[in-house]
Amino acid sequence: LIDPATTSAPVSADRQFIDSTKQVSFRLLLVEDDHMDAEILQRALRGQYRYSFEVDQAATLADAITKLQSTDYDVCLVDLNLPDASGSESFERLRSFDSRLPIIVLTGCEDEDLAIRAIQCGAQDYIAKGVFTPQSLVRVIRFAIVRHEMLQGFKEAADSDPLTGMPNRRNLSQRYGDFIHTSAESGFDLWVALIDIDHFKHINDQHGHCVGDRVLKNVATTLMRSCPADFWCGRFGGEEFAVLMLCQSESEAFQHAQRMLDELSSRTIPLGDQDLRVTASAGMVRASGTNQDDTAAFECCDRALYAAKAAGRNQVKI
Ligand code: GH3
Ligand code: MG
Ligand code: MG
Ligand code: MG
Ligand code: MG
Repeated sequence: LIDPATTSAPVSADRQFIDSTKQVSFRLLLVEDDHMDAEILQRALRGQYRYSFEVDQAATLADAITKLQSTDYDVCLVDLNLPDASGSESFERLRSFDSRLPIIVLTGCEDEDLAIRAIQCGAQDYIAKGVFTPQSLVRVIRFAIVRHEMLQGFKEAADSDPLTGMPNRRNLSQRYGDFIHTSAESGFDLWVALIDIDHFKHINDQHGHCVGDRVLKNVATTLMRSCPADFWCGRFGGEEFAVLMLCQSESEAFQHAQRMLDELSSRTIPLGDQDLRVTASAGMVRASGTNQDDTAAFECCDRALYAAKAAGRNQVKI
């Protein structure tokens, strides 16, 4: 039996599997300038047994972007040849506008190479116009939504540290280039800091690795809270954390790093029967000249960090 109650809110891909008797509704954006092609697709989407499609249509890329600004869609079908964009550009501009939307490209039968290129750039699938059935069209749309959600999950997992939930070193390598770019455009300097927990080995030795892990999570939370939202802060590895900061002066960058260390040293970490205090040391450097690339910058940070440790820990060195 079909439950006629449907919703117009975007569906989570999981919901499609929960109850096979319920009708599932999808919000779909169809970007197609050819009226005939659009009508054929619309007709194929109407009168489906378990799925209902609420379709908004756009005839240009500009119109599509306007619609994306005001509505959350589950999926987008985009023709690769539009009046204001052609070939993979149509897809790429939509993609860069909304990276969380699953996109399926529509092609003529002779354009399959173009479709494959779009998939390599992140499209979920393609539909060759003229050679689909209503059933195959719906199957492609459903699989695209599920696959996209799974890929987003994998991507998020690959970029975050499983223990602390912070961005990880893989994400750091990717974001470093963005920070260099923003630095060049904004005129702000990029400052890189490496924060290392002091005598962390003692915590493991005295309380065990489980407590050590809890301390790492607690330190991660404190660092993320004390780091301004437009900076990057993540786990570099072990008991070391990295921070990318865009600042106008050395003293400004120094103050940010010092504040993060002060936050750590002023807090206690509750461990059931007792509270623990931790401190950390930081080495920092301005990413410029020979220290501009990330490997050189972090090597330089490491030397400054060594100096901070040698000078008594719980302090920042440049
Ligand atoms: P220093 O002040 O000179 O930095 O001393 P330290 O003891 O912090 O430095 P050291 O490099 O000697 O020890 C770091 C320790 O961090 C050793 C390692 O077992 C521990 N560690 C690294 N990753 C993890 C983790 O994920 N969990 C736990 N519990 N310990 C970790
Ligand atoms: Mg056409
Ligand atoms: Mg067209
Ligand atoms: Mg260390
Ligand atoms: Mg340490």
